[in-house]
Amino acid sequence: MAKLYLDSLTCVTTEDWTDTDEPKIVLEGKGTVWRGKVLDGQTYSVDYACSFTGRIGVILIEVDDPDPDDVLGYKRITDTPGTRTLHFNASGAEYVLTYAVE
Ligand SMILES: [Ca+2]
Ligand SMILES: [Ca+2]
Repeated sequence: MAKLYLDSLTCVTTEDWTDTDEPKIVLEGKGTVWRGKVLDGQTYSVDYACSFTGRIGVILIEVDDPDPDDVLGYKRITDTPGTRTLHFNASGAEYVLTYAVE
């Protein structure tokens, strides 16, 4: 059993043209674990911890209403210990998720 800690989400470039993005982080088997309103160049504390076995999928979604949400990427985190980053690039948006596995 490994422990996952999602530390922070940096929005390098928003997906929406106007003002803020509304990203949410979905973990496979856990559902939505974080959501926020973010601006270009800002870093936001996520501060979420859970246990997992083997690997766990992470999906970053940019919520649009009433339009369909934008899926910015699906990544897998393995149980190899360490502090790392995941880069999400899609639809002109760029996000960096910092996490630790122990
Ligand atoms: Ca959008
Ligand atoms: Ca949006």
